[in-house]
Amino acid sequence: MKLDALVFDAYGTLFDVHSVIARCEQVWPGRGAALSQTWRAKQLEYSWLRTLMGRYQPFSVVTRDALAYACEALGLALDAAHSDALMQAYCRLDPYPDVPAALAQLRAGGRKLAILTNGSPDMIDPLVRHCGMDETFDAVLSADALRTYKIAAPVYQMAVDRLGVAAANIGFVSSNCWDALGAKNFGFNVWWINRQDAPVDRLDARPDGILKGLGELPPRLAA
Ligand code: LAC
Repeated sequence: MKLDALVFDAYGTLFDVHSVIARCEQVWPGRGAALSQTWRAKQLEYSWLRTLMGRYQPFSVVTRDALAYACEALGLALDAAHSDALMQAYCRLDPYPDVPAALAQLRAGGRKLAILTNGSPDMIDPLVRHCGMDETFDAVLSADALRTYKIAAPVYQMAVDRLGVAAANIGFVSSNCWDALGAKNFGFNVWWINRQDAPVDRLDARPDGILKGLGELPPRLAA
């Protein structure tokens, strides 16, 4: 397998969406983990449902709507200031601890590196800056350019077009199994990061490899 580029999902793969728990806890002590879980679940659900409805809204809008839903579902009063503060926190997520060193090693391997995310530029660009990764990637690609969401095939095609690398020579990495299988269905070589020991989704495809964390990828590629 000749891989000329590595393409990464963002949320949940490089950046820990649940790093907002600490900020949620400051506002609603004891409720941060539950809020973060429902917030993330609804964020994804709304992105897919809006795609099916043909009613696109950027991921920042979807994320804010999901926060409002999650707070109401959990009986937490959300005002505009808290909504703004938590949306800000989403632009300052932590990378998973093994991610910066793994990306540095992968970059040294000479392949092109890119992010391909459903996140809109108003969310992903400040987050990449916050994590000091401005120089890490050859491209930060957002599905927003097409006004649709993964796992629609045209979103994966963006990486092929932008990097000038055929799908068969791209390695795609995601911790979201649905995204990993969408990418596999499209034609990428796929690693699924399975941090939670979850089963593989039943979507007519299997990842080519399963990792516990991004730190496992550089030695696998070197082997
Ligand atoms: C991403 C989210 C959906 O595309 O994980 O980055």
